[in-house]
Amino acid sequence: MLKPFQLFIYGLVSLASMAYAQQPQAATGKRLIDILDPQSQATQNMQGLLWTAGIFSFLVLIVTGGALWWVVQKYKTRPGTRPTKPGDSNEPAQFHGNNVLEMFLIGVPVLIVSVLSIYTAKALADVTAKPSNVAETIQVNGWQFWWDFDYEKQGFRNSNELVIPAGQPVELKVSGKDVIHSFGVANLGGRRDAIPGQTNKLIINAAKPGIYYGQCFELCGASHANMLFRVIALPQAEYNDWVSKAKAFQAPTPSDPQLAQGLKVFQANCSGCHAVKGLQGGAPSFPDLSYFGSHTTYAAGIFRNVDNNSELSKEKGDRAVKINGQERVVTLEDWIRNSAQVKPGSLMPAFDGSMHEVKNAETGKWEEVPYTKLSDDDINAVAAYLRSLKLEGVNFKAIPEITNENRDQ
Ligand code: HEC
Ligand SMILES: [Cu+2]
Repeated sequence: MLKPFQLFIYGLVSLASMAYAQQPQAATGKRLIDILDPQSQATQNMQGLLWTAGIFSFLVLIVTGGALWWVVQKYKTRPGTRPTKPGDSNEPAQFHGNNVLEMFLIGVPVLIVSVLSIYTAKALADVTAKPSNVAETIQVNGWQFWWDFDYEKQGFRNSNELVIPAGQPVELKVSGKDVIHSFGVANLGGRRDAIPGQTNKLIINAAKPGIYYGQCFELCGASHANMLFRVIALPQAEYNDWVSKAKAFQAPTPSDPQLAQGLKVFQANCSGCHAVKGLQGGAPSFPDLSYFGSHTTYAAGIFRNVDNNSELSKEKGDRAVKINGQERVVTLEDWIRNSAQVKPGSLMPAFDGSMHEVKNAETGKWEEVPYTKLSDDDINAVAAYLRSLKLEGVNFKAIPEITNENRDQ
């Protein structure tokens, strides 16, 4: 049960961030992002400050509100009596200037504000201090509408899933690549604006292993609310294992005919944008799809990545969207066919032959041009190929999500 004051704080904070409405599993009623549930030293610090300031504010409210109430009760006009006039015997004492009272009314607020600013300065210093034992430095780039996590020193990238060692300080260098985004994992730390041409640093440290949720906190376009990500905190040994496997990954050459077909489709249509380690092509401005099969979600955390579409259901919290007039749970194949139909404003081209507008370089006019059309067979093959790209022995799908239901365990 929430206490009224807690409810009040929740109300204020959630109104401001709208975090709750945007969670990937809103349908299951689980709270995945919880601003009042610190899971790291930094968020504990911030939480402490919030409570200190909250308690001070509450005391001020009680004292000033109480005084006002007392005065109103004492001096209000009662039924059957006429309003007090100057000179009446029940007129309150009239005075002008009272040094003691005025010193008190100035001194107390100054004291409160000073105490709060000292607390704030201390919390700020603690939260932003860079520890000497940073375990990993990761470049975070916000794009419309997804996150690129570049493990620069290790030489690989991972999109939309930030894998970190638990219990260790990790330094994030946050930047934006098109418009301004904002990176934030409410349970682990503060937010950092992701601004093009600028790097804002943030230290996060997850107290325990598990999956935490983050999202973009700056209105950045049509799918701003669909710009989520996950933080996967692993025990140190598992993290090291993941890093060495991700580093060593090279796309295998499949012998299975469907996967071989998928690889061909990928090389002909996708590898101009998407990098897969071991294949030619790709650009850093698009999600890296190496070991895509080991990701738990795709499209910036909004769809669950499963080996078999029959695992998807609305009851489990998977998103259903109207596709060609019919509402159904979104599959990877739907995504590839026409991603903008399932994620508004997605900048990935469709592969269903639908029309879109392109500016003619010579005439300067906008013209309707069809997208490439891939057969269902090709779409199924390329989806199967992507699912087959796995890091052996890595199974993030088994890691518990940290939600309101298991957070305190
Ligand atoms: C013009 C560049 C471009 C091409 C070509 C392209 N994509 Fe994409 N793709 C994108 C962009 C941009 C995104 C990010 C969209 C978002 O999440 O908002 C994306 C996202 C994805 C994702 C989700 C990745 C993740 O981790 O969230 C998958 C899977 C994907 N594309 C598969 C494909 C396949 C398969 C093809 C070829 C049939 C393809 N793409 C062709 C630009 C491209
Ligand atoms: Cu954004």
